[in-house]
Amino acid sequence: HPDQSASKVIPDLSFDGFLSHWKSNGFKKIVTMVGAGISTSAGIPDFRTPGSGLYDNLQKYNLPHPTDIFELDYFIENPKPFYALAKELYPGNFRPTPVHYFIRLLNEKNLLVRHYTQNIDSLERLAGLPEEKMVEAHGTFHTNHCLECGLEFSKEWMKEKIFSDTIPLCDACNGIVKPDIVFFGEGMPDKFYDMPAEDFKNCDLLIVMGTSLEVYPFASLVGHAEPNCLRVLINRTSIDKFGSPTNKRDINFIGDCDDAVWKMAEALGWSDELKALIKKE
Ligand code: CNA
Repeated sequence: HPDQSASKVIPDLSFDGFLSHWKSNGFKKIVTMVGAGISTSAGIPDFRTPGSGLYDNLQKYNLPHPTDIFELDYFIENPKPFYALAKELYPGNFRPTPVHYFIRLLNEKNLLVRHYTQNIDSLERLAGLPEEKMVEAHGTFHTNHCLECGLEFSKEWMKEKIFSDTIPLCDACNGIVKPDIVFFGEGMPDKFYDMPAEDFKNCDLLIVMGTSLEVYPFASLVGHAEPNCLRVLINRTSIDKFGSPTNKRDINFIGDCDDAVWKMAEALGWSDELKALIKKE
């Protein structure tokens, strides 16, 4: 049975059981997978939390459906709502959270195989995680392209347009220029398809944080973990498809992800290093 190998690894599937296992046995190869929930404490709303989530707060844009703000077809017809939102949420206005620095710490301790993020806030870059250590699965604001002729525009060029409330039009062909974040209806970056097979081989721990696992194909990455790889889900809300009662390798921490990383850091004796990293920045 595929689950049995993991049950041999860890007898106690509580979060405390997981912490004491990490402390005494260690992990060698860790993959992290995250979503908007790791950035809410930085002040960036997620999508789906009722009340504070972005989808409940887009009334002022008069969209037929909240998700239209990230639909390519809608954007081509009416790019204004997206650019208004981009101004509000523009990377650079927010600081990384303890979770971002914890992931950097994993990398500095040579434990991080790769960080897979759905976020487009660039907080991983700001926290000092090297680009080659991450897959920004839903793209980034760092580069921009004309949807008509493909000409590339810099981050600075786009920022100037966004902050002066000007719809960015291509200097060459007058087409709409869009940041390279992945909209519904667009493909994922090549890295997303190229990296996982190798990354998940021999990975012994997968940490999933702050994501509802609703968006595919990103959510399907959890299935890449080998049977003997432990999977930890750290999220405010429980997720049906994760950690069935009969499973032998899934650990659930239902709560705040900043709390969870402080607990991990404390159990591993890393609290001072984590504090120092946060303070230094
Ligand atoms: P989501 O569907 O909104 O889910 C977020 C999850 O995080 C929810 O299950 C929440 O319960 C949970 N959560 C919120 N705050 C915390 C917290 N402090 N601690 C623990 N859990 C928390 O967002 P996903 O990322 O799963 O959905 C994928 C979308 C959201 C991607 O396409 C992203 O690009 C997009 N998004 C990104 C950002 C960003 O870059 N910061 C912000 C909003 C949306």
